[in-house]
Amino acid sequence: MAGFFNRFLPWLGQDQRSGRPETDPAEHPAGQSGRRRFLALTALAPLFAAAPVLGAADPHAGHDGHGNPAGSMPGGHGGHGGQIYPWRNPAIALTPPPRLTGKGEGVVMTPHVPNLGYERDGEVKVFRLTAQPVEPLLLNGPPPPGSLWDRWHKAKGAMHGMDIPKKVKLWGFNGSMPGPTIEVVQGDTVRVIVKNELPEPTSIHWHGLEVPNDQDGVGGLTQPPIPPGASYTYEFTVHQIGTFMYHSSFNEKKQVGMGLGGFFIIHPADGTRRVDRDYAILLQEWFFLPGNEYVDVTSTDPNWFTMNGKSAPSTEVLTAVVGQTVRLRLANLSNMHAHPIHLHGVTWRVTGTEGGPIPESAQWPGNTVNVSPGAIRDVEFTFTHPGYWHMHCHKLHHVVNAHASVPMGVMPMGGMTMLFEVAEAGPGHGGHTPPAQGPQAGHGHAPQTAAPHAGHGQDAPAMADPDRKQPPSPPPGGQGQAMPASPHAGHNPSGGN
Ligand SMILES: [Cu+2]
Repeated sequence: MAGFFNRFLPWLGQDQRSGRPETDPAEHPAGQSGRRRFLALTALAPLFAAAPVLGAADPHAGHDGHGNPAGSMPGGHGGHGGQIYPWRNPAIALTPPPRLTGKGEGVVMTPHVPNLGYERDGEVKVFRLTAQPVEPLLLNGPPPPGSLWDRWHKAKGAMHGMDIPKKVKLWGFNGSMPGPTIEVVQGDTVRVIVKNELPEPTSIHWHGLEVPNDQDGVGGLTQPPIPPGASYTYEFTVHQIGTFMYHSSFNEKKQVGMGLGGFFIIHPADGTRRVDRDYAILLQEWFFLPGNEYVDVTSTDPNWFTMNGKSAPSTEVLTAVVGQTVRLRLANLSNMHAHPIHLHGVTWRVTGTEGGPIPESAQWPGNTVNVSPGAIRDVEFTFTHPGYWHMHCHKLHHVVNAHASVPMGVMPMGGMTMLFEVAEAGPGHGGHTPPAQGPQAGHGHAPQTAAPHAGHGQDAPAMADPDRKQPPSPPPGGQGQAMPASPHAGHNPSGGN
């Protein structure tokens, strides 16, 4: 056993096991001088995460002289009792998203989040992730006048003026929080080059993947942490199928709590498990003190809840047609809470977990599925009726936004709420075509051919939603490994859309 560790884990510092004094830092790949000091630092780091919340508006104030220069490691600060890392180190330039961000060729739609294309190096698919500070909008502001959300809130008499834009300072990948969605095919050899533009070390873990130990990404345990300003390369072959995640596994209470995660999806090599509409939704929770843009990762009582980084009413309206097969891949990267996600109007089958597909004989029916932290649930269903179908976390604290505390009035929807707009399968639809929409939809409010409620009551809102962009076409099925053109081409990779 000792031979194993000596061979693979030299940075752990053999001295910690043998009782010998610490060895020369120069012997260690990351310049780390010992595991004991290193672990002490990581244990303290979450405490410092709250400092910007409580401190002055400038996160760097008072930290002069303690900035972590690019390439240095916390262990190198001899005698320093700990390191306070700001949200961003101004000495580390933030680079634009790698050029294949938003240019993936996958079939899974991750609303608000770009996918990630790859380059080929022989048979290896090479992806690039840059971990960096980001400033996303969890809430864009009030829903556009006349939009579905606006009409809903007005119709229910919800108090207005609650939808204040929520711009926050988090950490993400390639300019996006959550990070871009990676899609590969079973059997692929995958190389991911991770660049660290954060102010502190990091490492990336492939959540659920059966990779060799030295690719597992637990910073300080299975690899040297990636210092600020440095890059690190992971490479492994995937043999599993299903929905997985990648996320930071260094100082993770803080780093995952600040947004460092994304989807890693593996399609079967034989082209099976295709559906007409395949959506991935990452569940996250946050605590912000009033008016604050820095998340307090020490809180166990979150007050903001997001799906793919957005709170309602800024969540995208999902679309489907009656008869289409729809899959939701629900993954929970929250620090604390499980999220029982519920969808109106359907009975779904739970078809997958974070461990991959569930055999058909063991799938179970439902309409609410509890997704605990670290867990993933795939559900598959078909809408029976057209219309607007409400999807939300059924912890109802999680479907309002923090400033929507209006107990004597009607609260606007917020948090983990999404809507499905489902069209009737009419002539020419055949159940396998998305609703009639396009750039022209909503101009003039002409009746849409796919209007689900035409003739059903005079208050039925028009189908057209003028603020929504054109949805992607559903992927054709049964094409084996070949993936159709990206449904995300043209999505804003900044995550701020
Ligand atoms: Cu919830």
